[in-house]
Amino acid sequence: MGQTLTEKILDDHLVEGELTPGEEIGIEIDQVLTQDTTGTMVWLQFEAMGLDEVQTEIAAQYCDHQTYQFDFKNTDDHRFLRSAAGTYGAHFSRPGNGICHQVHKENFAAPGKTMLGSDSHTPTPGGLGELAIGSGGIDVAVAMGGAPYYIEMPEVVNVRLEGELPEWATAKDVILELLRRLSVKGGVGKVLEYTGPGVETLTVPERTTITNMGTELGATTSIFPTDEKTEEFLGILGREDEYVEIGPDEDADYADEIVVDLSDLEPLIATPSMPDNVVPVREVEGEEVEQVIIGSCTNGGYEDILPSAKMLEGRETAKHTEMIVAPGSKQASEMLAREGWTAEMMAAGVNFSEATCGACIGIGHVPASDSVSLRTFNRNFEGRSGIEDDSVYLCSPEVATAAAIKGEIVDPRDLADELGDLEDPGFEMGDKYGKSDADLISPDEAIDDELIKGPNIGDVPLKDPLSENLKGEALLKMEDNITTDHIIPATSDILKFRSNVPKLSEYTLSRVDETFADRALEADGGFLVAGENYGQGSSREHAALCPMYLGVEGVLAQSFARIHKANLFNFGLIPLEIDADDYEQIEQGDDIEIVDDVREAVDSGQEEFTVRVNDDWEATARLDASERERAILSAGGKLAWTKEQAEGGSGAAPADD
Ligand code: MIC
Ligand code: SF4
Repeated sequence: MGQTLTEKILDDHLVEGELTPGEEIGIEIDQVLTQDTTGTMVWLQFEAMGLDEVQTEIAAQYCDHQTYQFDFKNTDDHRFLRSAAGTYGAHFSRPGNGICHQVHKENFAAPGKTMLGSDSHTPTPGGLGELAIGSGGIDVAVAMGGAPYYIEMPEVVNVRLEGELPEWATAKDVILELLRRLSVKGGVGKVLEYTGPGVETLTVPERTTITNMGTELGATTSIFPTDEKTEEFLGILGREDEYVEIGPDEDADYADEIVVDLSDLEPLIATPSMPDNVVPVREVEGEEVEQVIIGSCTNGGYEDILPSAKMLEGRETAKHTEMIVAPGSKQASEMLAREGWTAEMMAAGVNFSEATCGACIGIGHVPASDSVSLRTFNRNFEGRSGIEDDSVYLCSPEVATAAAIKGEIVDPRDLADELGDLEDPGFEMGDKYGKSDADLISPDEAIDDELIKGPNIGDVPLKDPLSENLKGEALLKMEDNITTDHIIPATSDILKFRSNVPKLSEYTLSRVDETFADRALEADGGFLVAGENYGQGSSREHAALCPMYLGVEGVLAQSFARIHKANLFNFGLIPLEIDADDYEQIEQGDDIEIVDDVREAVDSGQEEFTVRVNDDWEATARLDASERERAILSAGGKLAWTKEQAEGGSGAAPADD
């Protein structure tokens, strides 16, 4: 039986286990990526584990989320990250150099490699045939120390692309179409592997838009085979020697197949406030638009902004619509400026931002109240833009630019008919990327050799080992698809506390219930109750760390998102799955008790637990965990477990048994 591309790369990196879906495997990690809002914890954990040098081929630390540095705490975080990269041997990308996924794609992403990153959109380089997975920060710290990364072997699904995109349809519409069909939980436990004749019609930047936003499907990762298009792209980047031809065997066996005929696609848009609320643009035409933003790690490359620039040439944006371009990298910005496109766009009414995540998480360009904002981003979770009750739509740069010209949502095909001289700008590749060396400091050029910690940088809190007895109140009952943005919002007033857990914890679940943090602290223990897909979205481990700090013992949910579930284990919180009927019956404020000797049950591999509610009725809850996850949970989290392992004499490779 032939192998899928995913299996081939995993096989090449396999350290433990077998490639059977659902079984735990350990893989060697070649590259790691961290960014500013998750990176501080990564390095504090690296330090706490007593590790002294990065062991992966490449480790890169980016400063991209909060680059405006509104507060000295942000700047201190950046200085700490520079010092950590220097001390331990990682590349350091300075604030303003661009979004981690875009800069990594330009500088390091390479076919056949594995990567782990403390950001949920780490799968972006799948567009170049790299197998890249997002995880919590502590998993990255451990992998950076040279230990394997352990994960449940996902199912590999074949997404077969046929045909060719028609005019005005784009790569963004491919992924929006998949979100429309599969929903935000349709990819959980799966790798989406793209195949078929449609692949060669897409350039690498188009492919990376698709792999980037595969995260919104909940997929473990997404990957494309390599071909001349990959070779051409690496050539433009000046890294042609890193090209390797890789792809699945002809008789590869996939768990499932999804066919997308590119020629059937049309401009699509995700309506507020979930990336899977997708409809054809024509269905929402006429809605007045006050703000348009082009950028983010999904559509912030030079090639993504160029079509918008061409559409705006000789035109102006509508007077009541503000248009902002936030390039994904300084490199993209520089190329557009050198070619004169920046001036062209400015003359049309565009406001240029530095290369940053910014508005994507409500840092800058917060929409006006009761207004519509169209963005080329990947997430439109309610409130993420920085204002509650926002109305954020997600679309391609072409649809966004058409709206900026017309001042309302319009299908670019209809705008072209109306204007008579507007042509589909197509998708053009740059000739040559320069080298953004000035802002990328390699380990050899490091300027620090010890950690510099400002007053806001605290320690990583540790939890006690799992107790025998778990009981407490159902502190909060939540619905389906609760995101990590609900659990720990990322807006600028809160983001500055990412390195200060006691302070950050005050904001835990404030988007759902402002009284939560105080109530949890007072209750000193208790549970969260949620519906399906709990913890979807970002990789931020703070969404487990802060509830842990407030004394939460576990989460009872119908199902969990992959990265968040791993983070719950990593911080010693028990993730238990419950049935829909039991979920319906449990009320906020109920007394919950796990009847079994929990520690003993977790250690012995018990899968079903009896949950007693109000001393009145019982529900059955399931613990789906590998032996390793059970040991981590029992120790009180990964940091405690790693220290235990090291003291037990397993040495420097902390996760390796
Ligand atoms: C996001 O897009 O939500 C973020 C901000 O990039 C997060 C990381 C974080 O919370 O710091 C992610 O996607 O993992
Ligand atoms: Fe940054 Fe937004 Fe991408 Fe997250 S999704 S890495 S916040 S641009």
